[in-house]
Amino acid sequence: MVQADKKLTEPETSTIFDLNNYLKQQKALVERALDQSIAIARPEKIYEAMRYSLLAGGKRLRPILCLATSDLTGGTLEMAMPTACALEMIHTMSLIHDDLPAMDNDDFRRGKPTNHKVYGDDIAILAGDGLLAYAFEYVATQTKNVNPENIIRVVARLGRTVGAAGLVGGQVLDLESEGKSEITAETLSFIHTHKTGALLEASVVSGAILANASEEHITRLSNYAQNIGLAFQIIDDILDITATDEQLGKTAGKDLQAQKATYPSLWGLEKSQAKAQELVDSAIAQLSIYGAKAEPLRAVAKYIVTRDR
Ligand code: GRG
Repeated sequence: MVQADKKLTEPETSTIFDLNNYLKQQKALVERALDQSIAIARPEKIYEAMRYSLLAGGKRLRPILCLATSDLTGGTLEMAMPTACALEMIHTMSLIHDDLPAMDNDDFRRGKPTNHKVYGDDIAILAGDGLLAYAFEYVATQTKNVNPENIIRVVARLGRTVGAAGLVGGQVLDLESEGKSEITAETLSFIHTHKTGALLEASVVSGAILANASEEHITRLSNYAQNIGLAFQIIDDILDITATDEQLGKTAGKDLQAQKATYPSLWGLEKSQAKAQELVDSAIAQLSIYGAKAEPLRAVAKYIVTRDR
């Protein structure tokens, strides 16, 4: 192990970590950076539409994960914040497109009318496209104090994550699977590792790449991310059944209505919850070598399985 890796390895200590306060603080930091990331220019309408969804709230989990991993592996806020913002731009554009009538056809997102309900389908498509393109521009032009080779690695990783090998591929299989009762656990897992897991994994991995972490750490952190990614989706499926529209900020019960295969439909609610807990335990086990420094990543994993929205 190289010297830099030794510094990351600390004995595990039990510290009291205030998860709520941590998430609140990090979310506020990310919100400020997002607000400053896009200024209104001409034509105003498209910038307003992009900002409408980008600044509509949400848990900001992807940027928080990127910042936490960068910090864990020796990076700074300056190194990771542009990528953290880009991850949220990509996530937001995927929500805008997912909500369109041609896809999931949702009227509410993050407690507000969806982008196309406010600006029309044409502008909503373009707002998504604008955010996606800007995410890449933002990483390439705003990242400071990072070796250019690592910036290119992050850009390449993001490209793979959003394309047919990631979100787009997962979404296509999801659309094809609607209304089919014979969906297997393997197909469901493909959909979710691509649609949801890939961006969560890229959030964690990009933080580590920016901090120039070793492959050994990147692999360990990827494993953490894959486990929380699947747990996140299982809880998402459970909340679609058990939570209210107000809690979710969108219409609950859409999976049943669209006859979508979900983890609760395959395993039942209780087994799904137990499986999510198992995955979070496995994710946390990956962090044992980091000691107290990994408390934020442990806390996010616990939050994923206990969240109610
Ligand atoms: C990426 C080019 C490109 C196209 C998009 C529409 C599409 C292709 C993919 C769908 C991706 C999608 C909407 C996945 C669902 C992921 C998910 C569980 C979203 C909810 O995430 P939260 O709970 O939401 O973190 P907040 O609002 O808190 O950020």
